[in-house]
Amino acid sequence: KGYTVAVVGATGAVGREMIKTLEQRNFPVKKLVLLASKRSAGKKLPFKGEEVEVQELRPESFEGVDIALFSAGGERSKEFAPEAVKRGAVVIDNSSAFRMDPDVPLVVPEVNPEDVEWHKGIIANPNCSTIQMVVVLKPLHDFAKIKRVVVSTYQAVSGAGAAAIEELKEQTRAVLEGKPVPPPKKIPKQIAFNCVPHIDKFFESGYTREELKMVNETKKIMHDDSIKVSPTCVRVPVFIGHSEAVNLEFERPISVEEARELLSKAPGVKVVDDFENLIYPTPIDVAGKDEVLVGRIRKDDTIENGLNLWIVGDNLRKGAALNAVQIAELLVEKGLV
Ligand code: A2P
Ligand code: 11C
Repeated sequence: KGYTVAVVGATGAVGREMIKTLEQRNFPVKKLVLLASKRSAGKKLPFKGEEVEVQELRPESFEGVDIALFSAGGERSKEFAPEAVKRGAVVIDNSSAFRMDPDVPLVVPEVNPEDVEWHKGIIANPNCSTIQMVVVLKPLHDFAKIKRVVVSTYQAVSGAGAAAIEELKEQTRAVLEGKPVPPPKKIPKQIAFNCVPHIDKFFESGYTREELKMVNETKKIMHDDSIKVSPTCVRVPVFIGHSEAVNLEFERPISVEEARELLSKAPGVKVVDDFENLIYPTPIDVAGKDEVLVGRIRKDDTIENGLNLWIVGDNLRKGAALNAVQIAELLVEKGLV
């Protein structure tokens, strides 16, 4: 009993976390199919005490697959997700390939679980910085209606994949050893001992694609085109855990106490907020955790109904693998697979 589950991009930073999450949450896996590039074919990865061999991704890989979790980049998703659907699989896609497609639901289970019901084969998993922000925004929005969000992110290198993690290690080692720093590859400028306000490509407007993802995905997930989002996305020398400084402007009044109360009841969120005892979340606290942590909740007196907060989430887990597995769990729960 159970499902045949494929992980596409199994050897990547998110793919490995997907395998771990399926195991930890005891998802009903009958058979696990691990797919990656030709380079990784034959490699073995652990799952529930066994070694599963990685296979080269091909259209035929999806024969007999019930659920396919994709995290191998947008190009692979565009090419292979339709192949998987053709063979009867439901695809949960972590890339940006289909997120804004009106025929594809974009789902965060704590926010818009009902959207899985109208899927036509593909369900998109939002960008990591969007996911951790909307789980916190949703209960506040329902209470006092958010008009505008100003957000600055502090994003970990693992968001850019396994090679970017190595890049931070190598550059840091070189700096500490007084050697020449290897040239940037995955991150556009030196990331060791630096901050880089450039994630994904630039558009003519001067905004980056990562920033526009936060603008557009937030509206789609929250079902509200009126929410204005003004983002600045920055890469910082952290391995795991994206942080976000968020300024919120509401239509109606909301106090710090009300916000804290709402967030302490919100699914997937944990309030870590006690400045008098120097308690607030940091990326190191969140790495490996499922919950999105929120702290530094305070009034913004420069606007009429304003709050400031600090949101920290594990970008590989809630930001990617966990959210995807939660979508799979929803499909099972609702009998949609
Ligand atoms: P591989 O390890 O064989 O290159 P990350 O986001 O950490 O960089 O991981 C990307 C994932 O996508 C890896 O599992 C990688 O496999 C996979 N991938 C990259 N290019 C291809 C491709 N052309 N076909 C299949 N999988 C790919
Ligand atoms: C980053 N947020 O931290 C990106 C990674 O659209 O799924 C995820 C990119 C995406 O670099």
